[in-house]
Amino acid sequence: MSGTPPLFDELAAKGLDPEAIVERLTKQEIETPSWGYANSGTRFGTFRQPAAAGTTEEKIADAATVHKYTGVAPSVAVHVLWDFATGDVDSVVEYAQSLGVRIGAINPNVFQSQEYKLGSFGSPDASARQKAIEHCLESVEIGKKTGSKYLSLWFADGTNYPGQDDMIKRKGYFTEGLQQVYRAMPEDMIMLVEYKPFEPGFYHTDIADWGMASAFARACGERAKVLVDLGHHLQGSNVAHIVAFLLDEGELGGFHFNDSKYADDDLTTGSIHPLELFTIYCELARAEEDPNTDSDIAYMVDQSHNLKPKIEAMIQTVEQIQRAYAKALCVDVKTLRERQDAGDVSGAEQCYVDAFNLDVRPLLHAARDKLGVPKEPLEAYRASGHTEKLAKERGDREVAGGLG
Ligand code: AFD
Ligand code: MN
Ligand code: MN
Repeated sequence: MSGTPPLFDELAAKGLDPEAIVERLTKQEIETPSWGYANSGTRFGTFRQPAAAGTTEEKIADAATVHKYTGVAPSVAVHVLWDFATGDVDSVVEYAQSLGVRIGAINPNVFQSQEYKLGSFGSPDASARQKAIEHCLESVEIGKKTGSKYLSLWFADGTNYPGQDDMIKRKGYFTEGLQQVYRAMPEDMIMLVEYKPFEPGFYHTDIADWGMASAFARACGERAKVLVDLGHHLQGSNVAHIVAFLLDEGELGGFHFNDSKYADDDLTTGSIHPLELFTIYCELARAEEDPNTDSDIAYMVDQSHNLKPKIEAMIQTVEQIQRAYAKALCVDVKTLRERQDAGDVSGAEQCYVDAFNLDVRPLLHAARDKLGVPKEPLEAYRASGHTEKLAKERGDREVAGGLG
């Protein structure tokens, strides 16, 4: 086809449909987290940024800026204790709508209050367990008001020493607590059960891996599913395999996208393991193409940008996720399946290598043209001077942060 990018002709020659790929890229939705716009740091200190958001409104405004530049980030995940401190939910919803975004997943916080020192749902102290359950029930009510489809549960619960507590008793407490919260959810709400192998529990974590999260979800019901946080796996885990397995079980509820080198580093998605992100998206793209697989999944970012300017880092993250999806859509699946079935190891692998090595910017640019956003969002944002403008307006303040 004359006038079209050579990549489009290359894809068409393989029997792929570049226009259909562009269409799918315009439909992608990536939820950004309110806490990713606030000051954060490590356990050794918080590094304040003058342009960082300090209020719920500022976080939402910054998320709306990411959506303005990318066109695929229309919702904001919220943390109940940090984002609804005043208890006024309606004004937050209205403000988000006024900026063209909506409130996304509701994240209760059962890891910061003093009562949770020995756990929340899993605590040996019944009053701590009750406080955590009540907070989650309140979070469900907030979710009803915000119209949130997801109740996203992460628990810091665990122990630091062998023998510290009865792990089976804690498992029972978790099952009871999760079932109680599940029963309170409206029919259109989905519970996402997140797992994490360690931190802050350094001997055991009550929901340590995808199998435990899946068992707890199944103990609740079909509207409870597993949340895969990319940074929540032990070194060397094959996350694409976990994703494929959960997809096939109909248990993959959503993602917390980030990247990590050593632990739960919350680095920019795709910055350390871009091939892993691509292989995960290969599973997701194939699931979308399979009518028998539930691919109604929450694609959410969970990152804390301690060194990078917050909005810039989030735009960069969204672009990384878009790039991985675009490359996964460029896999010649017909040839891949033929080679897999024939046991053609290098040939099948080469189908991935060819797609992963593509420069997919022509596809991304075409999608962004359709969305009415800059072809290169990060470049456009950095040239806008918006971070510098926010730094002048907001200045270096002692304000509430997010994680860290
Ligand atoms: C921390 C936890 C977990 C959780 C997030 C938001 O490790 O990933 O989802 O905070 O609450 O990163
Ligand atoms: Mn997470
Ligand atoms: Mn985490």
